[in-house]
Amino acid sequence: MVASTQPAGVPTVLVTGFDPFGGDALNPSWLAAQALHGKRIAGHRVVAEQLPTVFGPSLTVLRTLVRQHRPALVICLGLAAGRHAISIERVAINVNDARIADNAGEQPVDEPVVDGAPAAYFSSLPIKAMRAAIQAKGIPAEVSQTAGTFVCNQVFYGLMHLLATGRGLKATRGGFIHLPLLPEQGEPSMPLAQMAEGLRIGIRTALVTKADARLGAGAIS
Ligand code: PCA
Repeated sequence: MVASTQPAGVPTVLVTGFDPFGGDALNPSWLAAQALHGKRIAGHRVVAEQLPTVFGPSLTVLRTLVRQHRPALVICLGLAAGRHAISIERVAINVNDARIADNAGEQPVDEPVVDGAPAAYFSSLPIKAMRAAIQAKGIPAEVSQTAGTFVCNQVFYGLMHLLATGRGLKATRGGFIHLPLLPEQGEPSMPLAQMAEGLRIGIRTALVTKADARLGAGAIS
């Protein structure tokens, strides 16, 4: 018998967060993911999972999670200190170029995420609709034109490449959202409850809105 909080047949939304990195004690992306775990949003159940802030293994774990949960939607979260809003990323690029070492001490410079793959992928989330819905609730939100070139961009690129090329994943949508610091970590910041509520609204919007009107998703070569 499946527990009542996890009914069989309910489609899932996979939400990932990262472990702390770069000397921080906390990573709000994992706390926000956990805050959403088990929530029902527009007929879907949220499953939160943690990724290591390590090039390579983060993507291996993500690929396994996508195969395991078969989600309708995948939203990866990460911390971007300096951002003041829920920051919905537009584009993932095929570059690892680390300014600091990851949690395993690796620091790739000017390396492709996936050799020979397209230069970039657009998010397949309705980023403008999500921004509008979150802002309408009074929560700061923005569309970002760069997810950087560290582990977050690598995971975002690897996710979009997997969804574009993996067997049976054509209908699965995905994207990446960066979050500000928590107030106890520094400024600019956003309280965890506001992050979680903004993300809930964003996920709901993504589930009920297929795509932004003017731009589709896909590879940029
Ligand atoms: N932020 C980093 C990696 C892990 C995280 O939470 C980034 O923006 O690449």
